[in-house]
Amino acid sequence: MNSLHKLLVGLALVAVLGVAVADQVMAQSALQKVMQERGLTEKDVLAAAKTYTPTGGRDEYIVCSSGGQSGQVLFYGIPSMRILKYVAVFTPEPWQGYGFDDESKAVLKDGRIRGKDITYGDTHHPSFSETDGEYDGRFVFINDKANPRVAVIDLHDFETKQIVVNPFFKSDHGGCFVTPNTEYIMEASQYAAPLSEEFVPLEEFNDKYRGGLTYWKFDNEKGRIDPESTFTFELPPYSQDLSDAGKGPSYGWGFTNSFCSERYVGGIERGRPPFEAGCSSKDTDFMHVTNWKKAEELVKAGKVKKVNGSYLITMKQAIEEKLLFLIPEPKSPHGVDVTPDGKQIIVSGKLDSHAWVYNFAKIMKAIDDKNFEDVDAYGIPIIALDTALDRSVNVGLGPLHTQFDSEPGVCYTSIYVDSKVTKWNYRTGKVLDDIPIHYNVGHLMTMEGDSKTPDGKYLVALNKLSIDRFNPVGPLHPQNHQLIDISGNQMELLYDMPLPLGEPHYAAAIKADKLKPVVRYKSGWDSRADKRSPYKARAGRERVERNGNKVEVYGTLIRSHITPEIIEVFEGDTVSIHLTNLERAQDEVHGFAMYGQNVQLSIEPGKTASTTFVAEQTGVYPYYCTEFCSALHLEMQGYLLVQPKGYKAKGGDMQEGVKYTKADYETQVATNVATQEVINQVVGFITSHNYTDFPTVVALVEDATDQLGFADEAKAKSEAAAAKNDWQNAMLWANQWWQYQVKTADLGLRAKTHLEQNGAVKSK
Ligand code: CUK
Ligand code: CUA
Repeated sequence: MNSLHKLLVGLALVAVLGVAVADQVMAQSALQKVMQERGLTEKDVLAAAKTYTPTGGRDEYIVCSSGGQSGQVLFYGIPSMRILKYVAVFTPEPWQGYGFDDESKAVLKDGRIRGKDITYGDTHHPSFSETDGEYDGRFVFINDKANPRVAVIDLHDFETKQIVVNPFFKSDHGGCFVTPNTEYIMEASQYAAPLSEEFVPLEEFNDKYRGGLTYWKFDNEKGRIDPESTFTFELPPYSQDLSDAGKGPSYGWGFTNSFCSERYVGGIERGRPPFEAGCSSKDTDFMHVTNWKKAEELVKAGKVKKVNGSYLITMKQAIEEKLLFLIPEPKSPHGVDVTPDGKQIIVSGKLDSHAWVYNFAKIMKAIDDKNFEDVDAYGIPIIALDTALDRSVNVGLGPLHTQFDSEPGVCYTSIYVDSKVTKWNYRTGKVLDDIPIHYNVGHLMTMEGDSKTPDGKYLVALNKLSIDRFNPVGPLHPQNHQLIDISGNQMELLYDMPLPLGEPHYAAAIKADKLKPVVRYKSGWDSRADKRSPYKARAGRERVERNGNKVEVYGTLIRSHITPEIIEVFEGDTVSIHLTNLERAQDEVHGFAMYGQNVQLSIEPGKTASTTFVAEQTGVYPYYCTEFCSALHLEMQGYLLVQPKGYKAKGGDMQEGVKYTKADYETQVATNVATQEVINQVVGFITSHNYTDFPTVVALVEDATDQLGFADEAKAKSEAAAAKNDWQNAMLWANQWWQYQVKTADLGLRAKTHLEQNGAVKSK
């Protein structure tokens, strides 16, 4: 072993294991043994040290990635690459109750297309909300390419709150991209189609088919898209592709590239060459430059007409008002990215080997000077390429998307055909480095890379194929996200992460400390509508209301029971079960699943969720909690009895398996008294320490106090029954009293351990 090797291993040791110098020799040999056994190089160990996150450790960045045709988005941490959550957006997701509870069904219902439920999406480009060009951690937006829709996810609870359907398009792609203060969310169409729902023959493609670019107005106060103030640019039937919003000097403008400006319609059935031949025959396509700021003024001044209930700026109006311009761009471009300073715009041609750097000031000068080389077939002015261009740089074959470094001028472009990432400088045109990717990178992403001050540090390559990177799991492979360290001069590959979901097209990474999600809802909260639920129930106020054949159940959930435990209805009744989770403790979620009714709710602390169904068939339908919430979780159960119409109870007692005596009761009480002793000791320990300095302990104590309150209620009931010599109920309530004590003791011991392990000191 040479000395460099030894040094590296030594460094890796300290980094990986954090061992004291005295233990180093032993640990070193242990590490070497592991390295040898697993065939790891010191480079591997360094990569591990840069990504490994010990238990309880947190990540510096949180990524929101599209989930492609899963219709979801997902969140994972960097540098650990640990997946934290899939968030249901366009697709029902039972573990979140999404598409199962009435509240989220209402969100999905707004995403219907022409009256039809669409139960999936093809998500492409997530975009974090911004304030002054910086990610602000409030919202994330995602588009659905297949059914042109945009969704709003609120990062205060990571739930989808709103889905809007584009009023004109039949597909989209150039979304979501936000303007610097989230004034608007850009969504451009992809495949040209009539802007109405009418049938129009393909022979009328040039005249009646159209593309478009929608600027969805975001109401930052309400946290919702405002379709009423949203406007759309009618665009030629080119295939608009991606978009990006201007910032700094280019604030107020948007940029959208396109392919197939040939306006070619394939049709091998009609003896025509296919789309792919006709759509890539010209040497250039067009970048669309739109002035949204001025368009907004026209809308506000009442100068834009509504079509189908939504503002539509026709090409004619856009030309007259000087809102829309075209600039040639390289053949079959994919990706348009505005530089962090907003001065330049980078476009790559996927059938070319160059990235093209446009200069915004030059574009403005050409517009001011009316320096146009031509107009297109629809009369839109075209700015000559060499008038607007700063340079084109040979970055490799099949460049796609570009992301930015913290170092001014430095950027990274994904190179699809060559399967690599090229690092280059868009100000000087110099290529700086490249790294092979395994295989076929699509988008790439740097930390806060779309903001006006990217952080650099890491880059993720979102690869299209994973081929031999992981253990095989059949012909359908996972996706592969590769983490690359870009903090040095040369890019270093750190980690391959298999993503078991649809194809993620794009992702965005935000500094983790900008996210401040809640741990519980305000009590009785309808999380989708973000307001107090009219169906909220409080402890002791649970009830069942019947109105004709409609039955409304107002129930609650708390460790370890569902109230009500028996629900009786008649066949043909419409049953609505509204459940409020009474827990205040972090992570004490209860689920609610029922036999044969397609019911599965997820009810987080404070939330009220509802399910409505018609009890069509008589029978016995057990229900239970689906989250292992406590030692008596399995007992968190109940029955829906769907009785024949006109059924009358026959009377008679419920048959209990065991009869209890006075002696049973007294034994249980003795146990409870002993348990209370333990609780008192734990309480004594906690209160004699500075526990209020530990938020985790404060939360545990709060929860324990709640549980102890329930114990007192059960104790009173048990004593009341005992006073009447009703030993059956006295014993059962004494047992319930004990159940609450056990939960209290469990919480108290967790609090005590936390204090002991975190250096609490005696306060007296
Ligand atoms: S797209 Cu898939 S690699 Cu939809 Cu942004 Cu480029
Ligand atoms: Cu609640 Cu299990």
